[in-house]
Order: sequence, then structure tokens, then C-alpha cells
Amino acid sequence: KEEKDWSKKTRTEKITEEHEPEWVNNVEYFINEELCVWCRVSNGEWHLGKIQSTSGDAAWVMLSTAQVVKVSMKEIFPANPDISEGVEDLIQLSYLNEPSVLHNLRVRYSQDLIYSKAGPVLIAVNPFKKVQIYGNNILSAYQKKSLDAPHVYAVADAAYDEIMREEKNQSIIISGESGAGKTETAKYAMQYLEALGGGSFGVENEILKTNCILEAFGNAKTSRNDNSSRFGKLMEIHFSAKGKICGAKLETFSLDQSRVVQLSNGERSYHIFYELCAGASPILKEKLKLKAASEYNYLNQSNCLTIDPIDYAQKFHKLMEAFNIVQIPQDYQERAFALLAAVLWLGNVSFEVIDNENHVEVVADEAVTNVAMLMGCNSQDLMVVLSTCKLQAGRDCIAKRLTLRQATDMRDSLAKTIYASLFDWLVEQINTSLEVGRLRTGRSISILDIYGFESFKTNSFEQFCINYANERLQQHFNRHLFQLEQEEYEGDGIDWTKLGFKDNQECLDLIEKKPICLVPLLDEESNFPKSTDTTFANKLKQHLKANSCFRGERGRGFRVSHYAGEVLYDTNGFLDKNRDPVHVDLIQLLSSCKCQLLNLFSTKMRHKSLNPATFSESMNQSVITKFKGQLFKLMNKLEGTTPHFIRCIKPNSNQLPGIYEENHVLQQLRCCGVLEVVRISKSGYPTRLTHQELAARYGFLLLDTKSSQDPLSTSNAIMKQFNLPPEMYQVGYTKTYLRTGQIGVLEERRRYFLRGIRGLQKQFRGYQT
Ligand code: AOV
Ligand code: MG
Repeated sequence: KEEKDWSKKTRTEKITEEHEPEWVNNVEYFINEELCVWCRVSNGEWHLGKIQSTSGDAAWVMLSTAQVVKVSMKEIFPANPDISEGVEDLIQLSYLNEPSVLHNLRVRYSQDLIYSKAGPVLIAVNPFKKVQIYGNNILSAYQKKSLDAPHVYAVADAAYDEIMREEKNQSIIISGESGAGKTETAKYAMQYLEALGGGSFGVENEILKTNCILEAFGNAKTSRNDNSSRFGKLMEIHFSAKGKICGAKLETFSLDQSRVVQLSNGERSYHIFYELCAGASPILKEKLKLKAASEYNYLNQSNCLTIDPIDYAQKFHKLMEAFNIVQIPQDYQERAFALLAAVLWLGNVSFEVIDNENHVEVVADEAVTNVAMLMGCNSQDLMVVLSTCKLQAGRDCIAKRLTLRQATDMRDSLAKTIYASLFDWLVEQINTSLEVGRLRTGRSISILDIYGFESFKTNSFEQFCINYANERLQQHFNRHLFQLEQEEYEGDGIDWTKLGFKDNQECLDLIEKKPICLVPLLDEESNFPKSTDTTFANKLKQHLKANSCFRGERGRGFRVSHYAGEVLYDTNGFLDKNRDPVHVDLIQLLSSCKCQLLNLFSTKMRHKSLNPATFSESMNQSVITKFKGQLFKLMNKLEGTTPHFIRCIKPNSNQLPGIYEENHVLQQLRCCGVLEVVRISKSGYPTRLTHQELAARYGFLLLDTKSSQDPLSTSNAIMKQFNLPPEMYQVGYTKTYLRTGQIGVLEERRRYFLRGIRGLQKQFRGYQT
């Protein structure tokens, strides 16, 4: 009953070699041994070669082309022997320097081996093409454990095994920069879990289909990724005691709304708009007064209407199928499409300036008529709301005309509100459909896929939120892989020299550590009636200059040193986007519409703003404070799970197959701390057993039973009898810690002793008879 899956523990621990050799700075060693080295040549690339001679700080290296180059000794690292070429786990490399790691990943990548391990972390290098490593055959090989090469399937399998064995919630946390492959990886993880846990409740087919809906409404083309997620998502899949999927829960974080109304050149709005324009049936088109995407200002402003080679009409049909699978009734589907068309037409609503104070009225054209028709409201009411605002003057209510800027903002705010409410509503529909069995079983696997770190030429509030989320996620990664690991060693009293790692606490302090940091300063300035983007920038410079992660720039700019690199932010629009007010007149308009969905949205908004219980945490809160609250909740949830980390790597910035840009890869490996993880795993003790576990497995084989009075000395006695070299293990207060591969040695010796005992038993029985 106590038997654990020992073979599993040794799975990633195949290599028994432990310490890096004493090669460091020993030039004689390289020359005498004719060792291959990596050297960085003048163009910055790494080349293989052999040292010919040295003088002072320089060495002459013969490259494989027979050319001899002079290189600084600082730019030379030992290369690994051929036998470790393309190893599955970076831990297996004898020399763990940057060029060796880069080379190893490149060798694997060139053979379409896109997955590798870095100790406990799975690395996935984006192939940007179809690779034959997915599908039913491969999936069932992992399921049967006949394949154990690094793969996202193996990660999902390990998480599944753990929930079944220990009933502890698991999480698969996928990170990486924009376009690195997080969303695709998340889908493969879901595919695996669906196959494993399918069969009983029927909900498993729906989980993957939800991606189709979410990607249509929440993904868009950016300059980094043609299918970039503009929201974060956590999919929590629940399993029954028999290991069958019994339900799921989807949580989403902060959709980027500004994309609906404003686009940078070469980027697009959400896919759904283009799919609707191309894929709607002629009848639907007529009903929605739909035109081609190029006719809409919200879509044509960025000179980018299509992405090759996507067939939008087909995508649209897939979407309708998905809607049916998650049981969104036909009439509601049509209402949702009508609202999308209303958003598009809103972008075409124009204004005419009527006086020299820039006051406007709405141009009464087909755009405004169509919006009113699609929303189910009176077009006169709509025109009033878009061009005036009601002011309370004593007991009277007077209407004041808006300026062109104010009216445009009002129009855009209505479009964003409709779209964001529609997105939230879809998430609710999906959740209703996924919640089949009883949730919260203690057997759940959560898959986290958020927007990746971004740094463009100009970066705004959206990038700030995205990078803030990534910063928090990096801290979670650090905590689990470095801090907690080392704290455990220290806490258990074992001899351990602490290894350093790149902590990102200072950057997080800059963003969220009260009293003086970015988030409250942004909120304070957002509440200040006379503030502008420039006063905000000045405020930051004045208060934050002491933090080493902050650098003020001239004008409205400021720089933040994130874990993944420095980002230059422009404060332009920060305050408005952070306030994001939904005007009461707009809420009133929505409630007067004939469309049931709009009534529902307005009720929700009103409820939030009037209900004292939710007042403080919803309408009244700024966008950034709400976002921070969501992040804290998410992190709290993840803390209660056993994490499995996947790091996606983008091999080139052009989204092309077969191109492996070393510097680009290295930058990502460095900033996410992969090399440090390998170093810790290599010099640390990946296997740990409580004294009780160790005694249960090996204690009965002890020859000297006197020394095994208490758990700690039992463990010591076992180690001694099994003859493990002292540098291969440490006995702590509560656990015994083993280096990589040593559990295999223990198991081997256990079998040896057992064979001996069985032999003796046979002999003994022989004597008796
Ligand atoms: P992301 O989620 O990390 O970016 P995606 O998962 O959207 O990145 O991947 C970007 C593109 O890379 C996909 O559209 C595919 O074309 C390709 N790709 C990624 N993984 C694979 C794979 N395993 N096999 C084949 N192609 C792949 V962002 O959401 O922008 O942070 O915000
Ligand atoms: Mg994504």
C-alpha cells in the first residue's frame, strides 16, 4: 500500500555525474587536453574551436574552418563532449555555460525536438510550423508511459498522476514573451488532460472548444504575434475520484479594451470582427447591415485587414459550432453578432462642429441609424447621449453640449463597454456550460496562459499592466524554484551554500509597495481633476528616483527595468485609461434598449455601482487597482497548488520556422533564470524523502537494528549500510536529501539485499525440510 512510483522519481535523474569539473580558468587544462571550447568571435557569434596558445588575457583559437582567431580569455568556455550533444535535460551537460546551453537547444531544435528540460522546468522552443509530435498515437504513448522524452504531454501527465496520488491541486504555469507559444502549449496540455479524463461527464469536449470562442473574441494580431492573447486566462479542470473530468472553470483577466477603438499601424482589432464581416451568411449580413471590414473606421485605421493564409469564413463557421457546443441559444448568438455590428458602426459615427467652442452634434447618417437599430434604441436618444452630457443644476437637470474630443471619447467608451461586457458575458456562458459535476474536489489542474512580456517602441498603459502581471509570475517562479528550495535545505539543517538568483523584488516594490510606488501614485493622479499625463510623469520622477529599477526620461516618458528587460513607457493616456469611467448616461441608454443583452449589461453595471457591498471593489476602483487585486487573487490561488512550469522561448522575432537567433534565445534564457534553475537542480538535492518514508522502504533491510532507535538515525544507518558516498546525500532534521540519480542507486542496492534475503530464505527452508 505504501509503495510509491519509484521508477517515476528516477525518470529525470538518469545521469549520475554530479559536480562540474575543476576547469574554471585553468587554461593549461584546455591546451594540454586539446579540449574543444566555445569562443565568441568579433561578430558576437559563438564558434567551436581549440586553443592553440595563450598570452596574458588573450588566446589563439583554431576554429573548425582552420582559421585561427585571437579571443579574450573571458570569451572562452569549455564545450561539452560529443556524447552530450543534444541531451534531453540541460542538467546532463557537464559544462553549463551559456554557449553550451544555446548549442544544445539549437541541436535539438534543428531536429524538431522543440521540448527540453531544465531540471524541473520544461522548455518549449516555438517551431513556427507543424511538427509531428502531437496527436493520438503520441498522446497514448505518454499515457502508457512508454515515452518519457520532454513534452508538454509529459508535464500534463505528471500533474495528473499527482492529483490522483496525492489529491493536491496542481497548476501548469506557462510563461514566455509575446509570441513564444504559450497559448498553443496550453491547448496541448488541455488536449492531453481531455484525452486522459474523458468519458464520463461529456464536458471534456467542450473545454478545447472554448478556446475557439476565447481566441476569436480575445486575440488579435499585434506586431509580435498574429494571434496574440489580449487577456489572461486560467482554466481550472476538475477531476472525479476516478480521474474523469467532472467540470471546469474559466477565469479571465483584464481584456485590453482600447484595441476595439484604436489600433497601431500594422496591428488589428479582435479576430471576431474580421471573421464576422467575411463569414456571416448573406441573410445575417443583411440583418446586421454589415459591410466589408475595410468600410469600418475601427478596422481600417491601421492598414492591416488580413492575415495570410487564414480563411475567415471557415473560422466563423467553427465559431458558430463552438457556440452550439457550449449551448448558447441561436437567438442569443444573433444578439451577440448584432452587438458586434453595432460596435463597428459606432466607429463610423461622426460629428459636426457647430460653434467656435468646438461643440458638436452627431451627423445623422446611416452609421448612427444602424447603431440605434442594432442596439434597439431610439436614434434620437442615441444622438443626444453621444453629444451632450447631463448636469445637475440645483433641482434641474440641464444638458451641456460636448466638444469634439469629449464626444469622440463618449462614443469610444460606449463601443468599449459593449465589447467588454459581451466578452464577460461569453465567459459566463462558457462557465455555465462547463460546470457539470460538483466542483472543488481537491483534484483540479489549473492551466495558466496570460499575455506575454511586451516591449514596443512606444509602450502604454496596456503594456504596463501586461508586464506587471509577468513580473508577478516571475516572482512565483523564483519563489518556488530558488527561494523555497533553498529555504527548505536551510530549515532542515543541511549543509548548503546558498546560490544567488536574480530576484525581481525591487521591480515589484517599485510597482506595488506602499506607501510610495507606481500604482498609488497613478491612482492619486487619476483622482486629481487638474492632472495631465505630464504632471503624472513628473510626479513619478520626483518620488521614484531612488528605486534602481526606475529611470525618468525627458517629457512624458519613464523607464522600468523589468526582469525581462528595460521598457520605455509613455504616460500618454495612462490617466484616462486608468479612470475608464462609464458615464451614467451610457448606462441609462443601455437599459432603455430593446436588446436583452444590453439590459443585462446595464443592470450589472448599475448593480455594481449602487450596491454598497460591491461598490468599493468595482465601479469606484481604478483599472490598475482592480487589476492588482485580480493578480493577488490569482497568485494566492496558485500558491495553493503544486506548480509545473513551462517556459516558452521565441527563437526569432519574425515568426519564421527554422530560424534560431542565438542572442534572442539567450536574452530569454537569461531573464527568466533558466540557467540558474539548472545550476540549482544540478548542485542541489532533487529527491527528498521523509525519514518515515525512507524507513518504510529500506528500514527492514537494516542489519544493525540497534542504531535505528529514532527516525534520523535510522536514515543515517540506511545510508551507511547502502554505502552511498557522503557527498551524494544529506540527512536533515525531517528528511533525507539525495542528489540526482541516487534514488536509483538506493533502489538497485535494495534489490541486491532482497535477492540475498530470498536466497537465505530458500536455504533456510531447505534445511527445515
Ligand atoms: P503566445 O501565446 O506566447 O503569445 P502563441 O501560442 O499564440 O504565443 O504562439 C504564436 C504562434 O506560434 C502560433 O500562432 C503558432 O503559429 C506558433 N506556434 C506556437 N507553438 C507552436 C507549436 N507547438 N507548434 C506549432 N506552431 C506553434 V502572446 O498571447 O502574444 O504572449 O500575448
Ligand atoms: Mg497567447
